[in-house]
Amino acid sequence: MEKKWWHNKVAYQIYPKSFYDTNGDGIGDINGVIEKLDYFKELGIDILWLSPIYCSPLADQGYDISDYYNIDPRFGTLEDLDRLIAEGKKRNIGIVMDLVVNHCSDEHEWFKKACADPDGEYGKYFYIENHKDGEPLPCNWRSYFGGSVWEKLPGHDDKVYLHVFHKKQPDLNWENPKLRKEIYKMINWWLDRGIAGFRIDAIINIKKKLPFSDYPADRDDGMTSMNNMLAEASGIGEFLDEMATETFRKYQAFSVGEVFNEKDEELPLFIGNDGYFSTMFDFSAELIEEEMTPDLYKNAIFKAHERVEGIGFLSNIIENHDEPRGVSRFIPKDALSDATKKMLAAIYFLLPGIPFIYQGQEIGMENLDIVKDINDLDDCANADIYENAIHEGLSKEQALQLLAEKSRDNARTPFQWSDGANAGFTTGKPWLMINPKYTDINFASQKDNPNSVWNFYKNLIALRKNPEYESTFVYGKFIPFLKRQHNLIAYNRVGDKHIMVLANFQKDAQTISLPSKIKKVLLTNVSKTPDNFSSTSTEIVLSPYELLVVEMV
Ligand code: TEU
Ligand code: CA
Repeated sequence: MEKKWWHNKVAYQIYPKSFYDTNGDGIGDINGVIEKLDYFKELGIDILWLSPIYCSPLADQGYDISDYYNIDPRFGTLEDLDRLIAEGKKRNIGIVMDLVVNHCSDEHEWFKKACADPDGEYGKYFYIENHKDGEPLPCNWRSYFGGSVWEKLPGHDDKVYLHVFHKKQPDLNWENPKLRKEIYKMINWWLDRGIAGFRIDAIINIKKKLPFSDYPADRDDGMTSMNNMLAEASGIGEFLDEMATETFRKYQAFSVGEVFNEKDEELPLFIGNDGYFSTMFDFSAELIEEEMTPDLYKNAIFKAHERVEGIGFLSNIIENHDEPRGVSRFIPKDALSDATKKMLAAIYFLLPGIPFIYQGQEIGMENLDIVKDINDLDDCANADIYENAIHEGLSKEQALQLLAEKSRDNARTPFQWSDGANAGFTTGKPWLMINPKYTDINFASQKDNPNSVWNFYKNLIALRKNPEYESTFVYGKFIPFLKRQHNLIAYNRVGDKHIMVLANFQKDAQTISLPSKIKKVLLTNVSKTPDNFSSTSTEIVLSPYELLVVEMV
């Protein structure tokens, strides 16, 4: 594999609205990120991905952009961003922006012009179809946030436009070369400003199977999920290759794709040498629908990494702004503790690929326990989750409980800096509720405690970057160990060194035989140095929920 500058980096996702507010309006801002740059430096972060901060009506929290060339005043100004880029550079921290180009906002001037003249130049930037009341819609696709993907074009009773997400997010027509050129120009404008690259939003949706047609309904409302269409749409590679050539490749920029459902044979094109993207997220564990178990989790992440071995790098996560908190999802409720949070951290972090930390993960932030009222939450996807639950026969209380487990707001509640007012996030009124657990889970209480989750993350990053082990963590082979052993998540990383990650994901001890003797314990989640193995034996006993990262003889 050809070496690239991002291969050994550690990345962090900021959800700016909830990170740190410096002017008391209850909304996190760019200045808040600048103020915390030394926080990232201390933790060991190299790349900061900021969820969208462009001008936006915030119907989908900035994933609905009304001006790609400016910053929303609620987050700051372009000058603030330039300062962030410059201050980041001083600390060797690269800034990655979110690239949202499957759709824009209905308040973007392109869409306004399209409404004014659907047959004109800007009408061709979108998917606009003729439709008369009472007639069937162009197709039965269901939007990701619920309801049809078709909405009446403002000012035109006989026309509809396509939105696969919110109706305030009209899809951009990538078949139109003029639109594609506009997008590449915008991307390069940002790269010229000095950002390190982009996280590329919902990109798999840019290629539609045309002409629009129905797919078998997978719901009783007659609609079909977007996946049914996407499985049939081929040819996205031409767009992605063109975009990479016109933009990222020219700059050696970092690009991480939000990609789902790619086919095996496409992997080298997506993330191989000079692929469309530098890397793409591994969502295999997030996509598990059954009740979570350690074995299911293990099988998903192992399979994902075996699949790309020798081809390219995945980006590893346990959560993001679209998912519940990873510790609440992947750790059984009765086992949730600092020890298991650390264990989960080490398991995903030392896999091949680029580790991403989502804000608050490094202090062990958890989901909300209860949602009393849907109005306490904010996300535009909540109504759909709630209504589907009621539709399937759940009670109101159960539907709210489901939101406490599934809502994207779990990840979006403000960062818990301290146990002070508003968790130290703002001096004003926070835009979204603070998770009541902030009195127990907050940065201030963890900073100076060597056994805290935060310090574990810091040590974990330091271990990955330790010059003695770095090449093994970055380029070493990934070899699962005792894959079929129940509740054991264990693997080898084999490069210059032989490292093993061993996690006993259960409440009973388990004994395992190692392929060789342990030379050195590099990291553990038990506060004492483990004495339950001897250097003369290859057999070790892992205590309940024990994690060991070891160098082998
Ligand atoms: O998400 C795209 C996506 O495919 C989903 O995970 C989506 O969030 C989910 O199905 C909706 O419940 C990206 C962004 O990460 C997300 O925040 C945006 O809402 C979405 O694109 C639209 O821009
Ligand atoms: Ca603010």
